[in-house]
Parts: sequence; structure tokens; C-alpha cells
Amino acid sequence: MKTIYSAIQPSGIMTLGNYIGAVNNWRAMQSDAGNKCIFALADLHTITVRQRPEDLLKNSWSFYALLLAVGIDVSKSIVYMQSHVHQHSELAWLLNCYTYVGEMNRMTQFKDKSAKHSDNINMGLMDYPVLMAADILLYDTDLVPVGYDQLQHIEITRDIALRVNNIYGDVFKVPEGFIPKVGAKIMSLQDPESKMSKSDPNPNAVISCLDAPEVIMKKFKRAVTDSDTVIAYDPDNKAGISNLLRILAVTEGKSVEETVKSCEGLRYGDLKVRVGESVVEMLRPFQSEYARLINSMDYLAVCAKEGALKASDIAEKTLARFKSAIGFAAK
Ligand code: AQP
Repeated sequence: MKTIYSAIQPSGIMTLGNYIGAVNNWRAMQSDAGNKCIFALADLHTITVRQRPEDLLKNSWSFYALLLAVGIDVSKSIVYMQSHVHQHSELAWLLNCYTYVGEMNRMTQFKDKSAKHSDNINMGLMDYPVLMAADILLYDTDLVPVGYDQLQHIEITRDIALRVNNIYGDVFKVPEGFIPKVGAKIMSLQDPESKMSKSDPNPNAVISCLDAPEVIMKKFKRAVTDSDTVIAYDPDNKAGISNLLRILAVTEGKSVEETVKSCEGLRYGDLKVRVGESVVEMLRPFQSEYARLINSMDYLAVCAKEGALKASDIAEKTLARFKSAIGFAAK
């Protein structure tokens, strides 16, 4: 059995980037009988950026419903909220003492987010990767499916695990990152050199998985491309068109090469409409399932509670193993 672990922050909206780069792959991985899947809402991570309490609460349940609506099945996978499993915070503290300030200072996301939130460069923002390492290591994880933006955090998780193992013996399983073949980086529709981000202030740059069909079509029609007319996959020189091709490849279930071939002779405008329609169709069943689930709060609460109990059971064993290795007295 392979243990698969991943998490998503319940902040803002779930974007098409999150859907294609993350949660849709989670669903696929869950259907492999050789995988034990554990998926979390990383709500503790969200407060590294200031959140309004009422938004965080609403988003947490919304994201929980979104995960189930994608097809993540609570009878096969563990789905829980990070703040319901206190072992995450405890392990993060312990791992802090095996992580160097210089390492955290070099993290690209820390530098980017410090620049974006210069009025609130809190310790948590810097410590984000250590909490993420705790998340992953608590479950003896083999594989962590993530987009490219998180690869550096997987590397530091491995470094911390190896460092602890070098001191104390085999405490942690050393995980591997897993990057999907296509769609690991979906770019902004307005600035195709930057990733599509939940926190982008320009709504036209981001497709929300809950956008209405006409809104999705409008955003794709306005997508920034280039002044050329030939449809070709060339991320360096044609970032906008390449992004549209990557999205189309995923939604039509083809390789990028096959997708480019099938678009021969199309005009940019035709490509935008085709991508928009394909995304609308992909999201249609998901959106109607979400509409059903978000009105079933009691059901969501029971699922989240059961998920947290199962997660906590596993997490406690790993935490106890590490505490004993360090030399803490047993209770
Ligand atoms: N654009 C993307 N393309 C592919 N994968 C992506 N992921 C995020 N954006 C893209 C993957 O989604 C998972 C959850 O990541 P997150 O909760 O950290 O989401 P985020 O959108 O990156 O949210 P932030 O940190 O709130 O956003 P910004 O960037 O707006 O500051 C991860 O597996 C991630 O790789």
C-alpha cells in the first residue's frame, strides 16, 4: 500500500489551477486500490495571511464540500480539517528545532508572500513549510501530489526528515513529490507568466470552479495571448496560447501534442471558445454535486469529524515515535 497525502488551503476560491493541478488528480489516485489517500484542508496554513473569521469558517465548509464534489469519497479516503488534528501543530514545533532559519529564508513562496503582504510578515509565513513538513511526515507518506509551486516545500520536507533520521534512526518515512504530467502549472489568464492564484485581485485572471458557464466563457474570451496567429505549444514565447492548450489537453483527456494537432487551422478566438466550452462541461457535474452538498451541512460535519478521528489515530502514533526518539518522558 502506498500512502498519498495532500492538502489545500480553504482560502478564497478553488481555482481551475487547484482543480486541474491538484484535486482532480487526488480523485484519480484514490481509485487505485494500492493507494491509501489522506487529504486535508490546510486551514492552519491560511492564517499566515490575515483571514476574516466569518470568511474562514464559510470557506472551510465550502472547500470540504468542493473536495467531496470532485469525487473524493470519504469511505475510501480520509478527508479532514488540519485544525481538528492537534498533532500537526505539535509536530511543527518539534520540527522547528531541526530546521534552519537560512533554509526558510530561501523559500520562494516566503519571499513572494512577504513582498505581497509586507505589512504582515509573521513568523507563521516563514514557518509555513515546516507545518507542511509536519502534515506530510505525520502520515508516513510515500507520495505527495502537488503542482510545481510546491516542489520546493517537498524538498525541504525531505531534508528535514533525513536530518531527523540521521540523528535518531528511522523516525520518518522520506516522501516523494508527485507532479502530474500535464496541468501542474495553470497560469493566470491575464498574465500567463504567473500562476493562476486564489489571491489574484483581478477576477478575469482566475477561473473559479464555481463560476457560472457564461462567466467562464467570458473570461476565456478575454484571455491574454499574443499578436501572432499560429497555434503552437511554446511556453517561452507563447505563454498564453500554451496555457490554453494545457487546459484543453486536460479537459479533453489528450496529450498536449494531440491537442495541438487537433487545433490546426483554428483561429485564436476559436481556440478560446473551445477551451471555455470544454472547461464548462468538465465542471458541470462537479458544480451540481457541490450545490447539493453545500446544503447538507450535517452530513459534511459528520464526515469531517470521522475524518479527523481517523487522521488523529495515525498522527498520534508518529508523533509518539518521534517524541520517544528525542528523549521526552512517556506520560
Ligand atoms: N495554478 C496552479 N496550477 C497547478 N496547480 C496549482 N496549485 C495551486 N495553484 C496551481 C496546487 O493546488 C494545491 C493547493 O494549493 P494552495 O491551497 O496553496 O493554493 P494556491 O492557489 O497556491 O493558494 P494560495 O497560496 O492562497 O495562493 P496564492 O498563490 O494566491 O497566494 C497545491 O498542490 C498546489 O500546488
